[in-house]
Amino acid sequence: MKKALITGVTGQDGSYLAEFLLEKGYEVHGIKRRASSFNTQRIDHIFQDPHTSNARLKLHYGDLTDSSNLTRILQEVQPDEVYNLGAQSHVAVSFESPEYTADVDATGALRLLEAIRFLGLEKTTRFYQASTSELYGLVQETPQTETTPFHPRSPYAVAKMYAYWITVNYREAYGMYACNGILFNHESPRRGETFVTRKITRGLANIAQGLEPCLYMGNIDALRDWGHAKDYVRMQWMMLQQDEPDDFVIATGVQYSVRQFIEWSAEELGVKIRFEGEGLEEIGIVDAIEGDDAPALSVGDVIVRIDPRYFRPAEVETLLGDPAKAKTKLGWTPEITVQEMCAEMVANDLKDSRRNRLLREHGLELPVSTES
Ligand code: NDP
Ligand code: GDR
Repeated sequence: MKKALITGVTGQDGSYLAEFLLEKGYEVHGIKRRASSFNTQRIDHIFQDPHTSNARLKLHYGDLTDSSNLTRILQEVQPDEVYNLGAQSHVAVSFESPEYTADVDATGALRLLEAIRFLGLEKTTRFYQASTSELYGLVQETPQTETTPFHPRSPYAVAKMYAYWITVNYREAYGMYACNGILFNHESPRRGETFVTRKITRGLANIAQGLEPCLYMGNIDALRDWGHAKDYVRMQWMMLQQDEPDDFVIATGVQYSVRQFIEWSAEELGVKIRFEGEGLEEIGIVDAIEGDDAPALSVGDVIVRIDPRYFRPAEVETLLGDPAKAKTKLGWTPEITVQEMCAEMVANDLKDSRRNRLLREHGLELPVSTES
């Protein structure tokens, strides 16, 4: 039985990858962080009681900032494949916590690679690094391929650039089977609530159910190449099954704006949408629209207000990937369209919003977080 170790198993991709590998018959080890409250919601449905002898999903406490912990887990598990998906993965947050982001996202990858080497596993353990389209940042050519030059635009992207190159370096220096998947944005109902697609589907579902007054957004003209996380984790596994290690762009090759994603979500919900404060650069102007001059609302309308709080110090305006190499060399094609994914996300969030509305109607506390 093959053994895989996943960092970031409690995240969006980690949960889908764990499911996928369990179905393939792997023994799956995941590293989870100690938190003051439960953080395993995304994997609770595949949890296996560790007291049973045939449990194939095993969780270990750990952190990418802790070398000794990573080395001990690797020594204990002796995995055939390591998937480094753990990260402080929010671009805007990386401007607030740049040093922590570097420690986890850049040095974390080095710690894992070095632990593999230190334990003498470099010829037996295959390594996948979760690289990102954010490396392209200020794009030098469109569409972006494996040879497009990088120009990172955030502390997150700069940290990921180190992780990209240290992965290449360990492959070249020590002959390790180490690959970078340069993944473009991928989403799902399990996407973190503060990333733009989930913020939209969750926010609009809440508004449609009368739970929130409006949705505050940043740069809705940003263009992204969005795919479904399920399609993308399949590709992460495929990359480690080749004869030779290599780096691959994973994308759909189609690009849409954030505004378009809002419009699809509204259509799914059957509500009208009105944008306010668009392009305004100062919060004061947005406040004025919220005051006495605010236009009357019709029932069912959704107001999307542009709030400069969500603008980033340096923005990645446009990303569009060319997955030709993955298609030709690995035979990979995405199966779920962005519109199908949007519909799935809206349906999922609407179910939660309806439940929360019912709870409110019966005078029960709402577990709705307003963090965005
Ligand atoms: P998520 O933010 O959903 O998950 C990140 C995971 O990393 C969580 O399990 C989180 O734990 C864990 N983590 C955070 N900090 C640490 C730490 N210090 N030590 C150990 N684990 C930690 O990300 P995604 O699943 O969306 O993405 C997976 C990977 O792919 C990330 O590396 C991301 O940067 C990269 N990526 C993602 C893309 C996307 O569009 N989704 C595109 C390209 C790359 P906890 O649950 O406790 O917070
Ligand atoms: P991104 O994803 O930064 O591309 O990183 P995100 O969904 O956060 O933003 C996409 C675009 O939408 C714009 N935007 C907003 N974003 C957020 N989060 N909230 C808003 O209110 C908002 N309004 C507009 C952003 O400015 C941006 O242009 C994701 C992460 O998963 C990374 O880990 C990964 O590496 C890349 O995708 C590929």
